[in-house]
Amino acid sequence: MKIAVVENVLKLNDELAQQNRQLLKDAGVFSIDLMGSPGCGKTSLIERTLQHLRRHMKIGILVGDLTTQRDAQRMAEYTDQIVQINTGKGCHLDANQVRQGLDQLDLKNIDCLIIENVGNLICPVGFDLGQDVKVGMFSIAEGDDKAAKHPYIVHESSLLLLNKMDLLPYVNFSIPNFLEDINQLNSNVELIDISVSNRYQMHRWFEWICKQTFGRSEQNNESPVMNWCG
Ligand SMILES: Nc1nc2c(ncn2[C@@H]2O[C@H](COP(=O)(O)OP(=O)(O)OP(=O)(O)O)[C@@H](O)[C@H]2O)c(=O)[nH]1
Ligand SMILES: [Mg+2]
Ligand SMILES: [Zn+2]
Repeated sequence: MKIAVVENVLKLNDELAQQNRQLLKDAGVFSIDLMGSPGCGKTSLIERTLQHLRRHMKIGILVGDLTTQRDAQRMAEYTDQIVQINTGKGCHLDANQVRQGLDQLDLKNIDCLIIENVGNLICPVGFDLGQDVKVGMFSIAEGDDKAAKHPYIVHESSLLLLNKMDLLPYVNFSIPNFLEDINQLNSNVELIDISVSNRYQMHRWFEWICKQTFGRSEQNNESPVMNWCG
């Protein structure tokens, strides 16, 4: 008896992701898939980013959540290029949902698209959405073992953020242990420790976004982009 084997359950997703990637490339949009556990500060980071960069850069937002529109309502204060994707019982965004979201946006009027994935450190990593880069977000409140326990997000991310640095004095979190785990898993990944609440090191995140979106060199002090990002 011949047994059917599904060799690549993600094949359809990957094909749709490629279409999304082409669509975004054709429109000149740089795109970020922002992944992190529930409550690590994804929406807060995007709110602050919109506040700081919206006068200089056209930012579009797709935000995934199970049932509510709360995150989209928070961010809609700063942009009308925003779509809430409700995943129901789904614990991650997929390329088809993102495609439907992209259809609602005016891509020609977007420089940078930020996709806030469903709060989850596990399966968002496995689903290509057609993004240019994946960014993984951790926070001090979650404990210093989360990178080691969720290695795939560390492997797949181009940038890692460690948020809520303002809580460090109050929480038993070892920065050296966290860094050692990251270094063992992906010694090339860039890490920025931040606090969205008190704005600690937020300029480094703004610089990173600007550099990725417009391809400017950090050394280029003449660049108007870097001047207002810094
Ligand atoms: N102390 C502290 N709290 C923060 C910081 N950033 C965000 N928060 C708080 O953390 C809580 C969760 O923040 P959100 O931005 O909603 O987190 P999220 O990752 O979007 O959460 P989900 O969408 O539910 O996965 C809120 O109460 C924020 O005010 C920070 O830098 N420091
Ligand atoms: Mg959120
Ligand atoms: Zn999932």
